[in-house]
Amino acid sequence: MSKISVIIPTLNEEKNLSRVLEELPDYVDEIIVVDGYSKDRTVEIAKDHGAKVIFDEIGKGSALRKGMKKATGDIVIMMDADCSHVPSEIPLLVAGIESGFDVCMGSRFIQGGGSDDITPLRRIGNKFFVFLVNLIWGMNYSDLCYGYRSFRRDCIEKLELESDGFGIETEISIKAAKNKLRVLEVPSYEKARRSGEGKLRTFRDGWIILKRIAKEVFRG
Ligand SMILES: Nc1nc2c(ncn2[C@@H]2O[C@H](COP(=O)(O)OP(=O)(O)O)[C@@H](O)[C@H]2O)c(=O)[nH]1
Ligand SMILES: [Mg+2]
Repeated sequence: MSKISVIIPTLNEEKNLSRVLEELPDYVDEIIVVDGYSKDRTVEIAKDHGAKVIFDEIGKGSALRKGMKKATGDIVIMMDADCSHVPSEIPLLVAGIESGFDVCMGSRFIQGGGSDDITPLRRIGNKFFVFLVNLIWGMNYSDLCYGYRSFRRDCIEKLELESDGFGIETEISIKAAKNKLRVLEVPSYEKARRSGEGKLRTFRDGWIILKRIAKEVFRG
């Protein structure tokens, strides 16, 4: 049986995190919450549910990278704390890796997927970035800026991830392509954030994603 680690970046998610942690399947072996110094009870809730808590002051990408370094599972899953990612989809992400893929990516835009969370503008931006990445790196992705994913742990190091913020998903998708990893997309239904405000800023983070794509082009 594969050992399963789940990494959850958090920033002020006290109203959402317990629901996520309670719904994780009981075969999850390790939960790593990487907290961005939340001012609410997030850390307390994480600890009460048996999660390991580590801290990161920079951003979502940096938090995920720290969590990935710490994870000990054979399969590492990244998911959000705001109840957008439904724990009942974890079996799909596990099955993808167990059947021989290196990375398994939830997609909102294949049959069975969807989103109650994405705005029209972000949908267009995401579509444009998907188009660019597919064109440049010869991939067949249907989604890009979406962070419900699983990895064979041995593969993570090869990606040499460096994003600090919301560009991390794009960087993973591009570097998975560059490293010729075996990638599978599985349908995912993104629910609306349960409580509180999202921290992504469409223009700021769209620009960061575009710069990431450009950087990876020039790097070759
Ligand atoms: N550690 C850490 N987590 C963050 C930070 N910003 C967002 N997150 C977490 O990353 C996940 C996705 O963030 P969210 O604001 O919902 O982004 P959106 O769904 O893309 O609008 C959530 O679990 C957040 O709590 C941060 O600066 N540090
Ligand atoms: Mg969210």
